[in-house]
Amino acid sequence: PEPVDIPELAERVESLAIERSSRVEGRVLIVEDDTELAEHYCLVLQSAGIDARTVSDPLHLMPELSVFQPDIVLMDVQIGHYSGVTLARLIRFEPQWLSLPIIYLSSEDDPDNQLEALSKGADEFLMKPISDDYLVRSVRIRCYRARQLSELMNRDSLTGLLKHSLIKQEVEKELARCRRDGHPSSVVMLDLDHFKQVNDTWGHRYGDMVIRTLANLLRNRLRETDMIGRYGGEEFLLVLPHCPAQEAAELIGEIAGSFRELIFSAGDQGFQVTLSAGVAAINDFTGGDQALEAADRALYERKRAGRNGVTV
Ligand code: GH3
Ligand code: MG
Ligand code: MG
Ligand code: MG
Ligand code: MG
Repeated sequence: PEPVDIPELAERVESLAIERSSRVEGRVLIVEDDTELAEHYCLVLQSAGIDARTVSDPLHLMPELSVFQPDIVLMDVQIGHYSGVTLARLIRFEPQWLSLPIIYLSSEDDPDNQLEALSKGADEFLMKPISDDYLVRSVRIRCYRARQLSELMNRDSLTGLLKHSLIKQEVEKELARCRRDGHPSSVVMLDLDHFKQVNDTWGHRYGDMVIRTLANLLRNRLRETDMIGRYGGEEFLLVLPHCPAQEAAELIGEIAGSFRELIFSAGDQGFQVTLSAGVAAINDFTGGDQALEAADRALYERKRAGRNGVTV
């Protein structure tokens, strides 16, 4: 067979990545005080299918970040009286935005000034003036990469479910949506029963298999729009939008029923595991933490009442 030379291979891998990234609809926040220029970038990106918004007043930057949740930020170096470097630092003060790529759009070509800016928290420079084509293509690639990395960071490695902090944020977001639109939604706290015993009897490896199996069962049985997180070791937190507590309890009851029927095989032996769940209506609460406490209380009651089932 023909040996494949490295540059050719690299090119092929790269073109594959670019082809994939061309299907990503990224979200880009443009921070630029030259409103005409900002509008131009915005239109160029939007016409390429990328969701772009602009901020020209630094005071609107942090609220806009929370609402828009961009994949990347394109930052002017001077925005009115503010320096982009200061704004990048401001963004980095929020733990939520520690990994958000910040890219300066700048005509600054002095390497010392560039390094100074990078040391304050931005990730790289794109040089102005920039062609429309180059802007679109480089933004696409960066959005694709940013999404890959945030997937990796936000997902639990054993189950692929959302990590603790992410699923907690989803509770807050759903609470805000409920307040705005008035629809009923539920949160569910779910915990495996006597799981210490499972580990002690069958070993940690089989324990992990049980946890992964439940994660898959939840993924298969819940809606695309439901959110599933691994809240702790063998605790799961679910956010079910447009689902009243009573319906949620029935649904989780069915899932608990399927789960208890499963027979896990360990060598030539088999074992079964049950789960307990507590349900709360998000709408009954003014804060996400309160909703979680209510679901946790319901779970605790279910544990006291003999486990293996659901309590609202
Ligand atoms: P209860 O019915 O009251 O919930 O009893 P329990 O034994 O499940 O008690 P608890 O929820 O307090 O204990 C959780 C146990 O789950 C402790 C730990 O050994 C086990 N566990 C937590 N995370 C993991 C994990 O990632 N893998 C495995 N195999 N076990 C885990
Ligand atoms: Mg400017
Ligand atoms: Mg417990
Ligand atoms: Mg448990
Ligand atoms: Mg537990």
